[in-house]
Amino acid sequence: MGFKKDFVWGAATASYQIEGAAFEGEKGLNVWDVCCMQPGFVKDGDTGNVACDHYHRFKEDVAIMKKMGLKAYRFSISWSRVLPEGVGKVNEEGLDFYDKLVDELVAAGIEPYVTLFHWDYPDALFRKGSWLNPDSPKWFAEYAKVIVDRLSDRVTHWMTINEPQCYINLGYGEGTHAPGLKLNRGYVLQAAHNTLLAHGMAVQVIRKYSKKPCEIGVALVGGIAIPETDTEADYNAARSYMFDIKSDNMMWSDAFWMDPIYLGKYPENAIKFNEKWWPKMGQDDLKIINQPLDFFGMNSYHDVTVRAGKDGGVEVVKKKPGYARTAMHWAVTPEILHYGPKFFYERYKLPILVTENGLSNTDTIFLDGKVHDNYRIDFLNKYLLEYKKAADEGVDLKGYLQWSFLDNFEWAEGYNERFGLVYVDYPTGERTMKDSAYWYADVIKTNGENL
Ligand code: GCO
Repeated sequence: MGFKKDFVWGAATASYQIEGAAFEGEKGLNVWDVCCMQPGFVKDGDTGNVACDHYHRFKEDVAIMKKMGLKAYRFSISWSRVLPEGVGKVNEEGLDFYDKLVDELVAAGIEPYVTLFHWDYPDALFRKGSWLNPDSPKWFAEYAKVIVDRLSDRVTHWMTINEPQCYINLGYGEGTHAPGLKLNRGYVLQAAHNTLLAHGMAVQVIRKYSKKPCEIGVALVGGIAIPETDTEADYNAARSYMFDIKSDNMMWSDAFWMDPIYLGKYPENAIKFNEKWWPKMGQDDLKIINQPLDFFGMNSYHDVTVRAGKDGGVEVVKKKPGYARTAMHWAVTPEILHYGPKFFYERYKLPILVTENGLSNTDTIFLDGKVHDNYRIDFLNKYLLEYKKAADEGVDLKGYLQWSFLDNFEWAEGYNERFGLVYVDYPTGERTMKDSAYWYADVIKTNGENL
């Protein structure tokens, strides 16, 4: 059976990671701009100030995408570039940049997949309490309207927010990502709820004001458990690992973030284990959060294998000594693209779109001037073969957006990690298509038949 005819092949990036031009074009500051000024926040003192200079090189980048035959390009919009204060006055210069980028993509026959928010929160709103302010969902909805009014005559695929698990947990709880706070559980839960509400309100805005029929989703971390064997017991263990909340250690659990969005309720145990922290909620909040969506956006890279435990519990299977790892030391676990889609489709019943998947690799320019990244080719090949299995088993797969189109600023890891299909020489900005970019072009051309 394989991938369906209209399967969407693409690649993804995010504004702060590639754009640069951090202090240009009347852009307002965001929390990553500010945290990068703090010595020690990012490895080697790297910043996104210049990044891949995509702001100035977007035409060259779209030309490379065209050469690769990408059908879709997922990118995010810098909220503070468009609304320097987060709300209120629109910065036309900032909006124009996205206008031109969308035009360029459409002219190249590449479908724009727009993420409204990928972590670069406006600093002006952070100073007003950010996701802890009860008005924060309305601020996001106002921003969404500005974007939809301007781009929805050409953009018909939207994602509201990217990985709230990371920007809330790492940014507000653990302090390792911007804005770098270490708040207690009660505040983290409040910020989480407000960001989910912001998602719901943004979906309402897109549906109401879009100039064309459109598809909307959200890109969450898809935490996945691979069953060790094909027995029903191990399958149940995997489901349980993914969706049952058994303690207050639940801030990364799928069900806490996904159930309100897709099922309209918080898991009972999430509330039970956090009773003393549970945030105040409006009566209609869950109804707003639970907007109908068109696809299930899944960002997945690596995960665990589980088996049924003796006492009806779930056991995480220890990885074998010497197991395969990426440059970032993430385990290579291709089976997540088989089981993740299966379990998410079964529970939430939406077509699956892998919104991110890829790896960091120690790429370099070889003596022949090329980037021979065989490891990436093998990695993606293995993952995509597993993804194909999900299609063969009847899971509705919408597409695959590789992370990432370009090497870029990997948050707290700075430029130490290279995730791109295209190599970036940061001092000069020069781009080189890696071997994997040519290989991916063939995958796209054959709709995955060459895997
Ligand atoms: C993420 C991200 C990307 C990362 C990628 C690799 O959502 O974590 O969306 O910004 O760069 O996942 O770590």
